[in-house]
Amino acid sequence: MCIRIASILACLAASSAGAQTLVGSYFFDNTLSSSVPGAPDMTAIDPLGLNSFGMDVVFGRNRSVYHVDGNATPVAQQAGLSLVAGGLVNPFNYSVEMVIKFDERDNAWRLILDNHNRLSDLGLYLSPAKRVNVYNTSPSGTTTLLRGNFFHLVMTVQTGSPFSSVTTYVNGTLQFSVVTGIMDLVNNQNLGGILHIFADNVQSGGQGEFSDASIAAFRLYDGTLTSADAEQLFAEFSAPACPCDLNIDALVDDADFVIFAAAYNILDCTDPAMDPGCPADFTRDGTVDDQDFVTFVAAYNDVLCP
Ligand SMILES: [Ca+2]
Ligand SMILES: [Ca+2]
Ligand SMILES: [Ca+2]
Ligand SMILES: [Ca+2]
Repeated sequence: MCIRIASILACLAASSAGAQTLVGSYFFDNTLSSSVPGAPDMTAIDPLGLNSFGMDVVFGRNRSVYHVDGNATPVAQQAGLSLVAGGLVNPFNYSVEMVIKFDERDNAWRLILDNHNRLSDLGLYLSPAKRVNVYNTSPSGTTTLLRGNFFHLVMTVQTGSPFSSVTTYVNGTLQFSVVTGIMDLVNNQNLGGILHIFADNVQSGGQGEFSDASIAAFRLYDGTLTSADAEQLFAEFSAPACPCDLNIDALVDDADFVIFAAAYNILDCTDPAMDPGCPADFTRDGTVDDQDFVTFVAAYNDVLCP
């Protein structure tokens, strides 16, 4: 036990050397709560009652997702999520990591992240050219993002004088960096630091920029993420370095053991009772058996994901 605690402390010390702290982490496993303590739950925007939790294939792996289903117009029927992020981060120096997929509206604007209380057209969008863009600034991303495909997005807001800068990465690749205060978390229309995901503005110009969508991950960081961080986060998400972390909270602990034990009892990956994708079959041979248990025990002993 002492060895385990010592290794956690050593890893925490190593990770705190970075320029950011993870303050909220959402993986939508039938909950809008954060796996990092201290962050508030997200709130569903679900006027039609059609939002749902489910499973989807995300970068080749079955994952929990939250699906939002609304209508672009009237705007009161748009769906999404909100998070009171004020107090969790420096409003002028924070980062967001999200894994999302749009279902509709290629060739039209779609809101990704609103930080103006849905009162302004300003915000982070996917443009009609299917590129990430901070509206209304000119630089757009370089990666074309088609509907129906998940993508991993990092947006980092860095303090500057007189304005902040916003840098975005898609699937670990730099999209653009722009000097603008538009994505500052706190502003005249948003003193509480509320973020809205997917749901577009209901006042001012440019309304109706909404598409049904799914989200597989949302993480909020106090501080900035570098290009190396964005690359690493994408690599970790798209090819999990820690397959035994079955509830995806960066630890292999008792909670994962409970999930593993249930899968071990079911044994056969084709059994309808097995979790989709049979994630506990680490050897990928169609059964969750003693071989997989050996793999799990080794990871459990290490506790913290590499
Ligand atoms: Ca819909
Ligand atoms: Ca808009
Ligand atoms: Ca875990
Ligand atoms: Ca196996």
